[in-house]
Amino acid sequence: MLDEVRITRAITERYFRKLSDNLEADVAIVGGGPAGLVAGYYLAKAGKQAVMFERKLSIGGGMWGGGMLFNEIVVQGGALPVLDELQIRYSEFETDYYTSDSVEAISTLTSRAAQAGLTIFNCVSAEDVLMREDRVTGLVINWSPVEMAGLHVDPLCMRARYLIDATGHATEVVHVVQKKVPGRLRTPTGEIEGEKSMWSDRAETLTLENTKEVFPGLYVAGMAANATFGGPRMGPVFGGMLLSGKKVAETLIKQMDG
Ligand code: 48F
Repeated sequence: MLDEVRITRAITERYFRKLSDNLEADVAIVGGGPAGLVAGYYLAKAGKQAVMFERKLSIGGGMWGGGMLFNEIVVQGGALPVLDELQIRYSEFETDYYTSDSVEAISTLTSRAAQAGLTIFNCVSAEDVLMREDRVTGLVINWSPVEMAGLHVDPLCMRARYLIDATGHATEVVHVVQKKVPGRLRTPTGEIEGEKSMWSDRAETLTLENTKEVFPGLYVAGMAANATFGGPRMGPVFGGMLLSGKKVAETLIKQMDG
């Protein structure tokens, strides 16, 4: 016999255990788009405690809609090993141009990341960072509906050895750090350089180059990397996003393992 209060107890007890178990982590990832999910997959697979906070109810960021709602994505040949690893199907369009169904791509990526051990909290937004002297040490988080309703409700916090800003074009975590400690980012000007207009080929290369530490303890990946370091946008070609997520994970695994 199903009892409504038992159902409620099951959900609340399991949720709060999950939250409590993840209040201290190796890596906190802000943003559940392709770059953040790939980073989370590789970190979790390597046995690191990785936790992701995504503002929206659904994970996946800008991948669901392909290009202009045509739900196909393009991936260049160099990123196929990531699709193979994640068991996302693709087919060749022309030499070096491959396509995947965007719904299969993002749902499979989400599933593989979660099953590898990435813990995902959806509908939670990062609104600030914890900072000790000159290093970020965690996140200040709140329910997205609180943020959306403009309610004056104090947030809660979690601690992490490293943060990844994978918030896409908005580059929200880096914006917070820039506001709190102006001029201290590891960019040419010390500030966010700002995303440039579309140039797919250059953007894909620069996304990888720009995937790095921008402030002690804070790394940027995906579109946030180009927005921070002044690279162009690339449109619905996703190889750079996948490779950027992989690169940031590998960089952090190396840092943690010495
Ligand atoms: O935008 P998004 O998909 O970032 P990405 O992984 O990939 C970019 C591509 O989708 C596309 C592109 C490449 O071809 O140009 O735009 O770099 O995913 C970013 C996610 O971060 C969430 C947001 O809801 C989205 O799902 N997000 C943004 N700010 C916050 C956040 C925040 N403060 N807290 C939690 N989540």
